[in-house]
Amino acid sequence: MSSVELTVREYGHFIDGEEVAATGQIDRLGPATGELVARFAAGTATDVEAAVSAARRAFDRGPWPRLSGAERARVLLDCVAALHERAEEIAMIDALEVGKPLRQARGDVAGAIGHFEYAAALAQDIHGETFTDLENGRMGFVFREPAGVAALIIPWNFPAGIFGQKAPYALAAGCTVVAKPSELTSGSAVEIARLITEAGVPAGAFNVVTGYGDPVGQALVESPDVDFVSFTGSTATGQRIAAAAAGSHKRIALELGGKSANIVFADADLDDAVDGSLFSVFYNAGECCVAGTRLLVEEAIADEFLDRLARRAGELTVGDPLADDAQVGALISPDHLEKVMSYVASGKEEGARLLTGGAQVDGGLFVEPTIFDGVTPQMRIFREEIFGPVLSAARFEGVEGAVALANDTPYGLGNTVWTKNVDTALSMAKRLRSGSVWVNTSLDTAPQMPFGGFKASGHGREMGRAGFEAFTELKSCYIAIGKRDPYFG
Ligand code: TXE
Repeated sequence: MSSVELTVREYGHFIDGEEVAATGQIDRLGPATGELVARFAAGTATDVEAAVSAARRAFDRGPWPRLSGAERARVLLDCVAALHERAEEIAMIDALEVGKPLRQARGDVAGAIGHFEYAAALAQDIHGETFTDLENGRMGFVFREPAGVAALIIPWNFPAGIFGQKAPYALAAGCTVVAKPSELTSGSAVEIARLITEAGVPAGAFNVVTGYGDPVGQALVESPDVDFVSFTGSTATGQRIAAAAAGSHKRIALELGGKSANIVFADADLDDAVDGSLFSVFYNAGECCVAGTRLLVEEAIADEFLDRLARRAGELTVGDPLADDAQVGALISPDHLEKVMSYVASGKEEGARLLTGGAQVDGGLFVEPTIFDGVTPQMRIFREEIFGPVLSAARFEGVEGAVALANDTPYGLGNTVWTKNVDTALSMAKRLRSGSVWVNTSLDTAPQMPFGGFKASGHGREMGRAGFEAFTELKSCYIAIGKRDPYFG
């Protein structure tokens, strides 16, 4: 249960330090109940223009990029304190709009606060390089400067969480921001924008425009006044953004889909592996870009392991996200539920064996935790991102077999390995083609650790020093010492 009760809130945009009324509205029906939980502004290209102009002014003439790193760090730490005070309310907003268990939403908000704390530390540690002995008596300084106006395009699966992976790093670097949350889950972004402005981020330095991908996201990507776009979402939209951004020569970072393998060797601690494998795929109802949706299990233990896994999957509590014991919440929308169920049908049609689940649960957009065995690399449920609580199991022999199957995917976001053999652990960690690898644990993140993908899972990194530096530009400055020889001799 929560100490916070929410009434239906109506949100405007947040531009130049103020909430701006909507011209059009989006009614958000909670996926767990079908009832109205919030109203968001349906932004237009004009709203984007206003927000980008405010961010541009704040970057070109405002104080934020010109503060010292220590001053920006102090403001970010004030944001941390303000976020702590409002954490339960923000978690509740995400739980209602996403349909995710409140306890998981609380974890997302705690994660976002951790990013603000780490970004405050990075803000005080911005430095370049110095070359003291270049040829002809010159010196070289490599400065690191804020990249400019950053557009942050955020999806619906972790509204506060992914906001936290981007916004504090942008601010720490000295960028000004226009954020666009998903049209399905915009509440927490507007709340946090107001809160961080009250905590001291100056007007115009942080703006939010809500609404649909087209026109809002599209206008941001096409705007000549946006210098950098950080996007998390589908691979298809990422490709569209890359094409649109090319027209205005802006830099982009794309964190896209995944089809991560969860690989269980016969020598693993099987209790941990069962527990971790369930979490890896059913956490956030499988609506997680790094979800371990392909279970690769070593032949010698496959039957026993899958039996245990299917039994435990059937015991997970699916339903009301606000219940204390909720483990698997609702899917994000009726359309998405239909997509997930079409993959269940496709698994059956292509000859995979349904071990458990496979049905919709009454009373909301809930789907039973589902496991297919006998999946082959040709099947759609092995290759395509389902983004729901559906696990596709295949079997392998030895390290070579595991590597071949795991890397047989267009994606490269994350992979998990369960083994007690140190040689197996290290050679798998080196040979898996993905931006993250977990060994005897799964889906961990930490602000210090960069996050992103290989192959179709995107490019660029967020979080960590690399994610912070993505919001900076390098400038090479040459300085001649003393009188130099005439250029033309
Ligand atoms: O994603 P979109 P959708 C995957 C997952 C899911 C599928 C579709 O497989 O089933 O994508 O989800 C904004 N220019 N992921 O349709 O469209 C949009 O408004 C600029 C993986 O919701 O990529 C939202 O804010 N922006 C994923 C954001 O992009 C545009 C998380 C993501 O929406 C735009 C979510 C445009 N032309 C879905 N069109 C992950 N990597 O975690 C849309 N948007």
